[in-house]
Amino acid sequence: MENKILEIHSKYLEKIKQANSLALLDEIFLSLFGKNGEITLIPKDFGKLTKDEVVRISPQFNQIKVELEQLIEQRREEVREEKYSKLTSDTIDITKEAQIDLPKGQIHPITQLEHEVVELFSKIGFQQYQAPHIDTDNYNFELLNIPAGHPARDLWDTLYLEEKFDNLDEGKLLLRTHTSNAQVRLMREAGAPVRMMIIDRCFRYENLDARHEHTLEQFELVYVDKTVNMANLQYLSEYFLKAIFGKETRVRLRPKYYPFVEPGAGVDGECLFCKGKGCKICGGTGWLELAGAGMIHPQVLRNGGINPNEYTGIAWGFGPERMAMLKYEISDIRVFKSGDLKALGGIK
Ligand code: FA5
Repeated sequence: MENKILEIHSKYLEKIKQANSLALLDEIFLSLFGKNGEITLIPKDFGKLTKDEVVRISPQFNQIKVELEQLIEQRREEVREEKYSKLTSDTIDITKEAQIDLPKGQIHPITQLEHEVVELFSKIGFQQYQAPHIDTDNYNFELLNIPAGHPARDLWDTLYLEEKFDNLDEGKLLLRTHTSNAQVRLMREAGAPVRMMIIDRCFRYENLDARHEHTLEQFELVYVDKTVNMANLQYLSEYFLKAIFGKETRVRLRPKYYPFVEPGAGVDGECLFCKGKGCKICGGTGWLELAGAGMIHPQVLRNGGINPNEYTGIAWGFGPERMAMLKYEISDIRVFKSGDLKALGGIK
């Protein structure tokens, strides 16, 4: 028995000294002090010893037991220290390329398109502008000629916020349904003449399908100057869509009602999935609506502090996701926010 205890002692002294990880020290602890650990089992044989032997061996046993336990704890501390000082002294070159051959990521197709769009319009003097995602009824509707109760409000299924703020006299808070909430703000801020673009998120309580998302991107253009007219709107729509989809792309303007423009237009691109024949994606029409647009209503100019007798304006609200569907031949809009790398990674 005495020899056995001494053997365990010397065997584990060495093992503890050599252990260089906390996991290894846990293993050693279990093999000594676990349910069937070598130290745990020793006292079970005390019954086989004479009284004198017990009196002699048990203090020695207890001393070794405590010593091994303390040594393990001490070694744990040392390992922790070593790790910590390695971490603080190591320098990591974060610019170094990974040695393993990982698949490379790419910019999300909507972001790619947004970069392209911003570059195109920066070239012709449009500046970027931002408006809040959570906005007041006033900027999203009232100042755009859509008072409460106006039937046009049904065009936008709106998500209102329950929070009420006593000091807010501009109407209820909502998640903006379109980037047109920026129109009056930017006119008030920048005055006329002005060329601004907003590319950002909007939110609608939408019935989801292949063409409709609840959280959608919009690209708004606002152009106010002395002689701006529908011909500019037609020209710039083509400049834009042909640059994105290619010179052969057919673009059409068709009359469409929005209370904040007069006249108003829907800007359609020919459906590239069916080449204009009509399919499920374009709802059988052969065209995909890419934007709402028109000449800014005189009252909206007035709301923005601009004199409609002096200035006229045009505005568009494009749907970048609808455009990306055409450009990258993606047949369901929901793919963009799905995180489906197989679909998103396969895009040229
Ligand atoms: C508007 O939101 C107007 N603010 C556009 C506008 C701006 C008109 C300036 C006049 C002047 P509309 O709801 O039609 O209009 O949306 C504009 C574009 O956003 C659509 O043509 C479409 O391309 C895109 N869009 C609309 N709803 C969704 C949706 N649920 N999911 C994805 N794209 C959408």
